[in-house]
Amino acid sequence: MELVERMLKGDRLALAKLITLVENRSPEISNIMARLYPHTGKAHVIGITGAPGVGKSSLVDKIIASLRKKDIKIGVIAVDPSSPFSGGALLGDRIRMQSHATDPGVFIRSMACRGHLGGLAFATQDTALLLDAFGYEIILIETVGVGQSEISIAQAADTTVLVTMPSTGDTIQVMKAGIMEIGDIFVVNKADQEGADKTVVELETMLMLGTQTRDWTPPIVKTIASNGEGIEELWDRIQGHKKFLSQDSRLKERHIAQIKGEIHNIIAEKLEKRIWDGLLNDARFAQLLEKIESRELDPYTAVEALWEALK
Ligand SMILES: Nc1nc2c(ncn2[C@@H]2O[C@H](COP(=O)(O)OP(=O)(O)O)[C@@H](O)[C@H]2O)c(=O)[nH]1
Ligand SMILES: [Mg+2]
Repeated sequence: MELVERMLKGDRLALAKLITLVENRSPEISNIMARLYPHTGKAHVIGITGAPGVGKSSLVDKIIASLRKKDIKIGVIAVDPSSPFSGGALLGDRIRMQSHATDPGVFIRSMACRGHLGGLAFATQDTALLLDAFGYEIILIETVGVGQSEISIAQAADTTVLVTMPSTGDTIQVMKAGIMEIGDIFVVNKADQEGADKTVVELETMLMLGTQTRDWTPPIVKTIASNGEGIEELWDRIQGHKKFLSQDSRLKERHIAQIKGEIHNIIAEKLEKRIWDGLLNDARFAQLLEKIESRELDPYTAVEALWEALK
């Protein structure tokens, strides 16, 4: 693929085009990945996740500024499934991050929900691979951490930063959603607001209850994204986690788990497509639908029968 060659030589336009192809689940993906994959596996992928409005984009903006001072090249994927409905979040992110738009050491891509959320997980993971192959050393993935699909996106990261803010009751909500376990580092942003220390204590308590079996104790960092306070400490903590992963075979184990998830997704996609396309092109399927509609048959029994026929 000529696009891949151009991208590997540093052509940002080719990179952007390739991202669009993976976002649209182009049939070219397997060719692209075959050519690309040997050049991946070098970047440190960091997930920044948390409820809307806690300050994720503001944090990402400050992290970019800090890393650019250290001459570290950084790719950013902003995933916002809510954008097609609200329209506002994506625009806000673009404006906030546009100060980096002319810097070749930074690449920012916003992704909204295209079709189903599973597609978003694919697009995010494959885009991270593209950015990795292009030579970005750090890849930040900003996701809204509320649902199961966002959790699966977060799991594509080597280090996951869970962001919360003081006195919203949101801390409790985060725990309920079952995403506490995926946090490697916790951030209490908006530490300029009242109740930050109380939120830190709440988090500490929850972590003590939940992570006895872990060999990594997630640190909690207070930040003020609006003025950059705490960003250096956050970066140190991220580096600390990276170092922790590099011990024993932890990073390898994480990567194997990620690859396993990827294979699962690809198989699920292929199987679904094959079976579904087959059904849609089968006149008997139309008859089956009629039977279900007239209540001669129910959907579950119908699928059981179809399943038997497939074996
Ligand atoms: N007071 C205060 N406001 C902040 C801080 N960080 C972000 N904000 C504001 O909080 C709002 C949401 O921030 P944003 O980064 O878009 O949050 P996101 O939805 O999590 O990406 C914006 O109006 C920010 O200016 C902070 O540390 N302190
Ligand atoms: Mg945001």
